[in-house]
Amino acid sequence: MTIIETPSAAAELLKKQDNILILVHGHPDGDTLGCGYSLCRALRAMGKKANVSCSDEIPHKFDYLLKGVDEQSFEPEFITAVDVADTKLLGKKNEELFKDRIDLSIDHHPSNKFFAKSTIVDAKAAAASEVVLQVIRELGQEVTPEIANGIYTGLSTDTGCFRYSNVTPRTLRMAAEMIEAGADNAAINTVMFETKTKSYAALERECLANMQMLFDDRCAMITITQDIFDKTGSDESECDGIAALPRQVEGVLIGITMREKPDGNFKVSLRTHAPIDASELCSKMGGGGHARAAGCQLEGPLENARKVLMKNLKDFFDSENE
Ligand SMILES: [Mn+2]
Repeated sequence: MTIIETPSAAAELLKKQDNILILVHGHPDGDTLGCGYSLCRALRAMGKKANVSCSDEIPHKFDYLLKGVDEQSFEPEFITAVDVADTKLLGKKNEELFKDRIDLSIDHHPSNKFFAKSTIVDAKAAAASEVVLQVIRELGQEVTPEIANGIYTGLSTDTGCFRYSNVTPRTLRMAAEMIEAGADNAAINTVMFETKTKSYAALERECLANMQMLFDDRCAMITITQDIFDKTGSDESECDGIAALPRQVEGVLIGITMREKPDGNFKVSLRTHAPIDASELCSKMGGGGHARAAGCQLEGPLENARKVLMKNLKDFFDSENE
């Protein structure tokens, strides 16, 4: 296991390779897909063969990122993962196929498990796209409008459209540079932050209706069961926006979203306000993530998952009062 300090060193590693497979995380978001497809386009522009692979279906709203990147036929010789903190997050298919074979991890999660032979992690980057953009530049590749769209998508989606505390001057500079390079920022923001599917609107309604206030209103919690998915016609891929809702309530320090997976276990997403460290809280329950946004998995059924979560939150608030 080697730690790579600079984007140029990561680029040097990629320059020597061909037949490159890029893995994105399961239940893919704008950052992992923006990274994956932008890096793939840059590598192909160098005459290399490259593909992007995802264990799960890619939601239709990301169609523009994939346009023109048809799958090439080759045996992967070098495997890189982008925006993936842990092989568990690759999703079932790619975890089984590749978990012990990953050569390079390009990431921004402080919780990165160093599962790859070489790893570059910039925990100050708001999005892995910030790191991938630097790698693409070090590869000597032009940032085409398509690449700019991918990087811009990663920057905007991981920052809630540049509203979260992870935004730095560099994030905004890079976003400006992507617009200069031809990113269609207004159209991307509309698709990512305004347009709702009918099933998402129904899901949001159910979630707000069942939101509970806990721990003297310092926590707000939304619970999404499989019944709610069935009833609204939505699924896990539509949950990203939901996780932001509980923290929006005035006075709430920890926003919690619990969603039931098809196997009956629960995925928990925490969104916190400063100074509460969501990643530290989640790490106590076997998960991880970022300071203000983190997650973990808890074993079902709901009563069991809730019990574990409540105990950890109680311990946390008790320790705050000491
Ligand atoms: Mn990310």
